[in-house]
Amino acid sequence: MSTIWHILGAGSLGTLWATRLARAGLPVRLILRDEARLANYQAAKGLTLVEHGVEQTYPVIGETPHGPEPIHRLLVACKAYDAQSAVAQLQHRLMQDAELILLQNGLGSQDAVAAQLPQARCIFASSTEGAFRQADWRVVFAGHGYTWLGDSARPTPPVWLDELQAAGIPHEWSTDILTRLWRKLALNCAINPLTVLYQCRNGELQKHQCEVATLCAELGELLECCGQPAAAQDLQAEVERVIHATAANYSSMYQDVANARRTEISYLLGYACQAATRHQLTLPHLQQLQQRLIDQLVVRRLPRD
Ligand code: NAD
Ligand code: KPL
Repeated sequence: MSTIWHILGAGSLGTLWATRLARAGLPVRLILRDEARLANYQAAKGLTLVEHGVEQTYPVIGETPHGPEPIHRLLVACKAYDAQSAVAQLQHRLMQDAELILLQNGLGSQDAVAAQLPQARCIFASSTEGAFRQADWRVVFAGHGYTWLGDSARPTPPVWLDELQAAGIPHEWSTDILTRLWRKLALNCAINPLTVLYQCRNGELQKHQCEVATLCAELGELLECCGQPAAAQDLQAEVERVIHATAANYSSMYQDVANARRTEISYLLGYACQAATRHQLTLPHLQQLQQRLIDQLVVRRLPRD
């Protein structure tokens, strides 16, 4: 009998993973916040995934954090700001040798979870897949991509990568996951806040090339200083490539702000600025960008962190 995949967070990525694993016949349990959410989920009779316009509902079993079974494998699919408290609720069920897969964007939340569970194996992930929630329990698979997984403390890949293969989840085991996460963080810092400030699609940043270049130079300096020279390589060229390739899209931070949702600023630009302070590095444009973004969030009555 294979190990159960416990999925914490029935949002966009949690649903995308849960439905594909279930479709492959693997045992999956969805952990919902409380009895009320569980009742609501059970009334919906499962999770619906819409892919290429075709929808399919999967009757994945749901439970609350107080479920009876011990947890050996946990996919943490909450936002970065919820990850630590959501995992804490499950601490009593996590086995000593539990494995956690942390899907959060940015940096900071992964280390916080790992510090909370020193015995567990925490595998960090960086994903370019895209999904959004159309309604409760209904998710649209919007962008095919890849998920890199890695564990900087233990380079041996886990045995369950075969199950991801069987489930059709494109992935690769990465021996430099921190470099990938830093690189993605830098891309997100150079693009996402500006799309909020200029209220624009990614492509419109082509009109702000100088500002983007200045930010990339500072981000490159930061990456070098944080021991991530590989993540700094040709950063500006890649940022420009991403702006061009995703020209018609609104960044994830733009979408959060437009939908009056809390952003993950503390794990992106906030994390970068904190790292700069720790290294006594003065990055005026990045720091100014953080202040401008916070001012904008305050104006919109959104959390500043
Ligand atoms: P989401 O908001 O759609 O889903 C998060 C879910 O976690 C929500 O359903 C929320 O109710 C649930 N949750 C929070 N606290 C909980 C708790 N204590 N117990 C149970 N459930 C709880 O978020 P998402 O878009 O799936 O993003 C998750 C992470 O993945 C983020 O860090 C995001 O940046 C990253 N990411 C998302 C995408 C994407 O396309 N959606 C792509 C790449 C990376
Ligand atoms: O990851 C992104 C996001 O919107 O969060 C891209 C499209 C790369 C822009 O930073």
